[in-house]
Amino acid sequence: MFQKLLIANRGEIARRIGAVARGMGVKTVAVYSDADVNLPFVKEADEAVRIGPAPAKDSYLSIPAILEAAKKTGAQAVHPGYGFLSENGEFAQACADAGLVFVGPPPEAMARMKDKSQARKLVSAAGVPVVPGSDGVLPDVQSALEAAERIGYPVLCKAASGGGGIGMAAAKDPAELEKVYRQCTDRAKAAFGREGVYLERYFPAPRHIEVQILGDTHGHLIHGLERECSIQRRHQKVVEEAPSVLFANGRNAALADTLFTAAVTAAKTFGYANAGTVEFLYSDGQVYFIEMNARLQVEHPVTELTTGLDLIGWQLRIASGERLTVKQEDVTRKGAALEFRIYAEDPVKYFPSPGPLKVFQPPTGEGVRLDSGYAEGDVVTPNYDPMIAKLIISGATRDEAIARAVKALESFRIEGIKTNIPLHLRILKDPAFSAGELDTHFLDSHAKP
Ligand code: MV4
Repeated sequence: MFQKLLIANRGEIARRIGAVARGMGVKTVAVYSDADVNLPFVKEADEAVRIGPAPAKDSYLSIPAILEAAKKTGAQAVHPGYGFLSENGEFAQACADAGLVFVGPPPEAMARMKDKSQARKLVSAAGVPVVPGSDGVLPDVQSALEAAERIGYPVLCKAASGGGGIGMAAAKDPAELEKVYRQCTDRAKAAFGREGVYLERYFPAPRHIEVQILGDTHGHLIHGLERECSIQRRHQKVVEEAPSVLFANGRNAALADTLFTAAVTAAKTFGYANAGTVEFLYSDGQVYFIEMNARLQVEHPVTELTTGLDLIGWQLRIASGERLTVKQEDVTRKGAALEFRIYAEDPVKYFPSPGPLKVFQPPTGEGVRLDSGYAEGDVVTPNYDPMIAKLIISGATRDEAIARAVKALESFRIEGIKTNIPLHLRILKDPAFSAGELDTHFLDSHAKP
């Protein structure tokens, strides 16, 4: 195992990675921007290096600044967390070139997954069910119209370099597709600098199911069961859970088997190692691969709590070349867990709500875990993602976790900023949520104030 780890991230995930590393006897180096100098993840690290001003492009996204900090402190490895540089293949390669261990997949695997339309082709050829769609990127409107005839309307146009829903647009007929094709191409170019787009059949209200992957660099790769992340707003996840109600208590066992086999096949096809996630859509009793994410996900704690896997610990051990000693048959479900993302935002209008955390008193109790980037007295600035904490609640059953979550959220005291805690309570009290009737449009018609 390496002795010193640089954490190229901020907030709750930097703090969490730091805690796991120090628990394994690894020294930690925090890097921070001017906006974050007083936050817990900086104070708790063994060393901390300023990497630039508040804007992320000059700090958390600056490859030279981060490599310089690693050199200066003698760090041997870099954990990128999620977001920022975590899925940037050039950063992974730059780390390798500088003699640093990148805690993530090999750059070659990242390259194979980068173009989503290429990734679809690769896994489809390996037998993974994918959403019916175009065969690669579409060079012009004509090819898009032809592909859509084969696929059938409605279709969804996606950016090949995209992910997370950026630049997506649906079309119900050829006239609309002509407009949408240009719009999607323009957005792809603006957001990613590359205009390649592809088409998929559009599912109007799918569920979002994803599968945790863990693989070592010696060819052993397992899945860590599924999570359901259907409750989202504008592609920002709000509540995640494990297991999905679709598969809890042995339900839909044959489909679960198809899902896990597909996830493992997809990851092996990319030559994946370390922790990753394979994303699927569920619609009309079927699961379809959409993309693979080359990072630790925000919502990984619900998997940790329901499988017992120490995902960050394994990331570090795998990155240092150790063998993954967990066998697939050792991965079993233990109860249920729900994660609530606490955002600094207006719970009704959803505007960002930065400011000082005058009061910050998290709940405690059986089955309550809080992964927070802030403490009382800290200031939430508008520079980064508005997520300030994750409340993760576990129980023997989903109903027990829901009951504990209501109590925990009702006793969570935050003053100085607005948060979406009232939204979480509305979700928890919605009968459709208790019944597990979820889809990606849940918040369009449920949990209204
Ligand atoms: C889709 C879809 C419907 N049909 N693909 C959005 C994020 C990106 N990872 C995939 N997304 C979607 N792809 C087809 N063919 C609907 C979504 C989608 C969605 C997916 C997962 C979680 C939340 C979502 C919210 C809106 C749309």
